[in-house]
Amino acid sequence: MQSALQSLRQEVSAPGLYLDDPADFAGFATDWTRKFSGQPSLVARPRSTEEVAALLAACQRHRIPVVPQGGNTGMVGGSVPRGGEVVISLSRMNRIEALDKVAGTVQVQAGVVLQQLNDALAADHLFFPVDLGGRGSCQIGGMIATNAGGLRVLRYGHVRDSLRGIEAVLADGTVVSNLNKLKKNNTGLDLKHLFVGSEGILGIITRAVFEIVPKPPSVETALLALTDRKQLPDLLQAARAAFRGLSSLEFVVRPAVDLLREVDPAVREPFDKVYPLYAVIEEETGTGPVAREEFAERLEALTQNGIIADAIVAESEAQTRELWGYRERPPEAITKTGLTHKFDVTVPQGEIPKFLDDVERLASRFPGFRIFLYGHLGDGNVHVNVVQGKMLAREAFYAAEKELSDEIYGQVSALAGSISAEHGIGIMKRDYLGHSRSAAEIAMMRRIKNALDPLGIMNPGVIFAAQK
Ligand code: FAD
Ligand code: 2HG
Ligand code: ZN
Repeated sequence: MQSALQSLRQEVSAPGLYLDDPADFAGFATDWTRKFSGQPSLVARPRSTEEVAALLAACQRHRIPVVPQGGNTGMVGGSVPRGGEVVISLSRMNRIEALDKVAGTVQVQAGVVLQQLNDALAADHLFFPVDLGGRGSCQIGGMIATNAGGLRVLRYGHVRDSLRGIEAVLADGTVVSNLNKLKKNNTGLDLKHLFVGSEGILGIITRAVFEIVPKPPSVETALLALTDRKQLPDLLQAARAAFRGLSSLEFVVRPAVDLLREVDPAVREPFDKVYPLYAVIEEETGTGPVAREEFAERLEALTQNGIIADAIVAESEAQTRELWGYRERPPEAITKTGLTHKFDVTVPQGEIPKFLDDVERLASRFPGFRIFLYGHLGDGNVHVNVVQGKMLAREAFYAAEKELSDEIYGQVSALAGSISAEHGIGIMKRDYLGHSRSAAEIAMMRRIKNALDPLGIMNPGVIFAAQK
C-alpha cells in the first residue's frame, strides 16, 4: 500500500493537495457522531474537478480505496475510513459559480457549505429550501450523496426534488457532466438521480445545479405543548388543513428537553408547566401584524379542538431561534452526553404514537441507556437515539447494537416503514437493507456499482459489504 500511495503522490501533485502530517488527519478520521472512526492512509483536498479526476484515475490504477468526504456530518459511518482508505475531501471546492435569477437556479461546487449558500442567496431574497441542523458544516456534495431531507421536506421535498444538474467523476477518472438548468429535459435516463443517495459508492460529485426559490415574505413559528402523544396524527391532519403555508411540523418528546437543560442550564423551561411532548410549527405567511394574528388564531383553533394544550408564538428573530432550539439542539446535546445508537426511520404518520411507546418499552430493557425521541412529524420520520449513560462501559454500549437494531428495524418492517428515512445506509445499516429493499433491487444496485466501479475502490463496505 505504501508504494501505491507513493506512486499516487508522484503521478498527481499540486500545491497543498495532500495533508502531510498524520497529526492533521484527526478531523477526517472521526465523524460528527464520534461513533465511527478510522485512520486515513492519506488525505487529499483537490481544488478542481480535474484534480478529482486525476486522483481517482490514479487510485484505480493502483487499486487504492477511496472515501469521499464532505462536511463529515453524516450519521451512518459512511464518511470516514474503515481500513486505511485515502480520504478525498471536497472542502476546498467551495465556489458558488453561477446564479441565474431568471431561471431560478444556482450552480455550485460540491464543497459549498449549506449555510454559505443560503447566506449568499439571501442578498437576492432567494433561498435553497432544504434545511437541516448541520447547515453550518454539511456540504452540497454530501447532501446529494445522502439525499438529505431535514426540516422542510413537507413543503419542498428532499435534495432530489431541487436538483437540476450534476457533475460527477467516476472511479476511472471519467468526468460525467450535465450541469442542466432546464426544468423540462426528458432526454433518456436521468443520470443525476443515480448519484442522489449513492453515499460515495459510484463516484465523486463535483458540481451541482439547484432550483432555488424566492424567500417567503414572512415566516411565523410557534412552539406547541401537547399532553398526549396520541394527538400527533390529529395535529398533523389539522395543521395540513388549516395552515396553507405550512413549511415545518416537528416533534420532540420531553426527555430531550430535559437533556438540553442538563447540558446547557441557560435553556429555559418553555412553558409554565412541564409537558410530555412538544411540536414546532412553521408557516410561510404574508407580512404584518394581521398575518401573525391569523396564525395565532389558527393555533387557538387547535387548542379549542383539544389537540394542543398551549402555544408560544415567536415575536422576534431571537425568539424564533430559541423555540427552534428545543427541536434542533438535542442532536448536539446527545453527542456531548455519550455514544449513541441512532435509528432514523419512517413509519406511517398514524402509527407514530404506538411506535414511540414500543421503542421506549424496548429501551427500558437495556439498563444504563437513555432514550431520546424527536423527528419530522410531517414525514413520519422518527429519530430514535439510544444513548450511553455515564456508568455504561463502551463494550456494553456496542454489545447492545444488534439486539436494538433487530428489534427496531423489525418493528419498522412490520409497519411497512423504512429503515432509513434521510441519513442513508452507510456501514451502520447495510445488514438491514433487505428490510426495506427487495433482493432484486439490491442485486440491481450491485450491478450498477460493478459497472461504474468494477474494481470496487469507491467507499468500499458502504451500503453493502465490499465484494472480495
Ligand atoms: P459527509 O458526512 O461528509 O458524507 C456523507 C456521505 O456522502 C458519505 O458516504 C460520503 O462518502 C458521501 N459524500 C460526501 N461528499 C460526497 C461527494 N462530493 N461525492 C460523493 N459522495 C460524497 N440529515 C438529514 O437528512 N436531515 C436532517 O435533518 C439532518 N440533520 C442533521 C443535524 C445535524 C446537527 C447533523 C450533524 C447532521 C444532520 N443530518 C441530517 C445528517 C446529514 O446526512 C448530513 O448533515 C448531510 O447530508 C451530509 O453532508 P456532509 O457534507 O457532512 O457529508
Ligand atoms: C435531525 O432531524 C437530524 O435533527 C439528526 O436528522 C437526527 O440526531 C438525530 O438522530
Ligand atoms: Zn432529521
